[in-house]
Amino acid sequence: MRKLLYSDGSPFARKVRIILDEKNLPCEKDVHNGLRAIDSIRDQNPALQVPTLYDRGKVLWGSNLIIQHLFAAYPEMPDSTTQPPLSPSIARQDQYWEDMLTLTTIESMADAIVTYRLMELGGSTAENTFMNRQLTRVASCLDWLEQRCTSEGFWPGTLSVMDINVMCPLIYGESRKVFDFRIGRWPRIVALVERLQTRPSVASTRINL
Ligand SMILES: N[C@@H](CCC(=O)N[C@@H](CS)C(=O)NCC(=O)O)C(=O)O
Repeated sequence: MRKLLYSDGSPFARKVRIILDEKNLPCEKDVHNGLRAIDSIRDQNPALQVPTLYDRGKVLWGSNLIIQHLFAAYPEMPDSTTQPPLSPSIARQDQYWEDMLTLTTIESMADAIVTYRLMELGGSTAENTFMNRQLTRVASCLDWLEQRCTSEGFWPGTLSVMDINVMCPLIYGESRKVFDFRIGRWPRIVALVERLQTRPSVASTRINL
C-alpha cells in the first residue's frame, strides 16, 4: 500500500493529496503536525522535509516529482464528472518548457512563503532583510504568473498541476498571515484560487489553521 508522510498544514503535501484524491488512489497516511525530529525524517528524506511518498517500491520526495510519478504510474483518466477534468499530464507536450518554467516559478514562490513562515516561527522579524526578500519574491513571481494565467487557469479546459501548485501556497500564506494576494494586483490568480475552492479534492484537503 502506498504511504504519504505529511503534515496537515503543508501546502506542498496538499498538492500531492489533491492529485491522489483526483486520481482515486487510496493512501496510508503518516501525519505529524509541526516539524519532524531530524532523526525521524533523515532516513525517509535527506532534505528533512515532507511530503515523502512510498509507492511501487519507490521512495520519492519533492512534491512535483511525486506528482510526476503519480501521472506516469497511473496514467488512466479518473472516472469523474467533476469539471474541468484533471489534466492528463503535469505539462502540455507542445508547451512543455513553458509549463515547466511556470511550475518552477510557482515553486520559488511557494518556497518563499514557507521559508518566511518558518523563519517567523523561529523568531525572525519582518525587519530581517532576507525575510523581506521572500515577500518581494512572492510578489514578483505573482506579477509574472498573472500574465500567463487565463480565465480558465494555466491549462484551459483542465484542472492543471500548475493551478493546484499556485493555489496551495497562496491559501497557506493567507491563513498564516504571511502574504495577502487579494490586494487587487493579481485578479486572474485570485479568480483561479476562488474557483478551485468548491472542488471536492480541494475542499477535502483543507489545511489546518
Ligand atoms: N521542495 C519541497 C519543499 C517541501 C517543504 O518545504 N516542506 C516543509 C513543510 S510545508 C517541511 O517539511 N519543512 C521542514 C524543514 O524545512 O525542515 C517539496 O516540493 O516537497
